[in-house]
Amino acid sequence: NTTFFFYNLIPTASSIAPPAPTQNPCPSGYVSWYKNCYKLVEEPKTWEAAQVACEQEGGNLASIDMSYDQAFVAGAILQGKADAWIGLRRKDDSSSYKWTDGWPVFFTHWGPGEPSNHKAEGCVSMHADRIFHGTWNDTDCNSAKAYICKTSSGRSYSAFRSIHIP
Ligand SMILES: [Ca+2]
Repeated sequence: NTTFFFYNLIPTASSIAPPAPTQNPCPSGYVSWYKNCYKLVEEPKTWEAAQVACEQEGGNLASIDMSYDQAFVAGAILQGKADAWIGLRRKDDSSSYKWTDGWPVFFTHWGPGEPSNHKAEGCVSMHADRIFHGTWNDTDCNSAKAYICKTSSGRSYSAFRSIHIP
């Protein structure tokens, strides 16, 4: 009886090794996306305070290195329904920008007319308003906004941290 034969080959429950635990590469509260981990924090902070909070969790405010990242981060922020800080800041006395994780600025997604580069607007947030489709705006670093942290296993840049040393 073939059916019976195969039935007897099925191991009993006690002989089955438990499945290997699924490896979640992200810290608690973070979502995995393309080898990085992201977390939207809806409690508003200034840009600096948001960056410090992300560093305390081993990361930085999110850098956005390519369109895949942009789509993912924009989706998270649109769901949060509030503008959120990302890790881009204008260099002092300059119109060029840098990511807090030290990644080169290859990709940008500025909104129409942005960056306006007003003197008081050096920090970059992403629009939650659907009209703006997650585009970027340079704005006042001292305004309190939601923010998105990013940690990545493969990169550990710390170029920006020196500014926080008292
Ligand atoms: Ca602006």
